[in-house]
Amino acid sequence: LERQEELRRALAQGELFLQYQPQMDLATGRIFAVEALIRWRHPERGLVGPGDFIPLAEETGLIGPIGDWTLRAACRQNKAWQVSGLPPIVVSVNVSARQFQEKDWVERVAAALEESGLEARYLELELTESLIMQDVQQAVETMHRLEQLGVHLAIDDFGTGYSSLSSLKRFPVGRLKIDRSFVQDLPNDSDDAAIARAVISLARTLQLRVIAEGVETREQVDFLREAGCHEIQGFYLSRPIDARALQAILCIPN
Ligand code: G
Ligand code: G
Ligand code: MN
Ligand code: NA
Repeated sequence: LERQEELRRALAQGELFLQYQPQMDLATGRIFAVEALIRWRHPERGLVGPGDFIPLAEETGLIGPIGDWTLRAACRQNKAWQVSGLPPIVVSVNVSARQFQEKDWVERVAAALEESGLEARYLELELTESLIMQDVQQAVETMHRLEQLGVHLAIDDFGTGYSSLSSLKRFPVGRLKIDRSFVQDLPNDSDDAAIARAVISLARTLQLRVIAEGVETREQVDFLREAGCHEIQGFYLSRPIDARALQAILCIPN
């Protein structure tokens, strides 16, 4: 209960903030998108990551207001980058199941866009397979409404869940994110190499973009490029960083 109160206070007092991690198109070398990642600047415990408070937020329902805050902050920041003259990029926001299942979720997304002035095509929402599989029918319906708004949808942590290939075909998503667990031991682990190649070829067959997460080394980049992966994200490019630091990266022509 005490931790719940602490988290409520964190939101109210501005202790939550976003970092951004760039995503690069392997064909052009361009940074075309960033993933927004929430952090908590805790007065005593220092920097706290989402793994240590998002589950509590989900249990207590605080994910509603926290998720709204994240969505608005990400849209507002992306709009600010555009207004400052940087080349337009997409900001990608993680969505938790409880957030996605709220009845007025699509309206909340629309409100965040309207309030920030960000065009829908510069927002992407990352849904996990497990979120979708909780109620496929409902999820597909919500995804279609989001698609009509004009936002992009991606499936995060792809490969760790169990969405069937037939259901994947029904999802109006534009991108698959290969989970970092399949990337970390590339190129040497032959199972992971086979899985990564399979996901990439599946994505390409379905005419989806595919991005590898958790890319840390040049060898991984070479493998992924050769396997036909479109995009990469990971420490190889940059850790998640503050908006100011990210702005500096976007300024560098490439
Ligand atoms: O930021 P970090 O690399 O520690 O992310 C850990 C996990 O937290 C990831 O699974 C990521 O999807 C999740 N996460 C990060 N930011 C958010 C957020 O704003 N909302 C939700 N629901 N999950 C997030
Ligand atoms: O679950 P999701 O993919 O949304 O969360 C991304 C998480 O992965 C964040 O916690 C982020 O800090 C972390 N991350 C991002 N890039 C790398 C990387 O190259 N290596 C490792 N080990 N973790 C990464
Ligand atoms: Mn993610
Ligand atoms: Na992931």
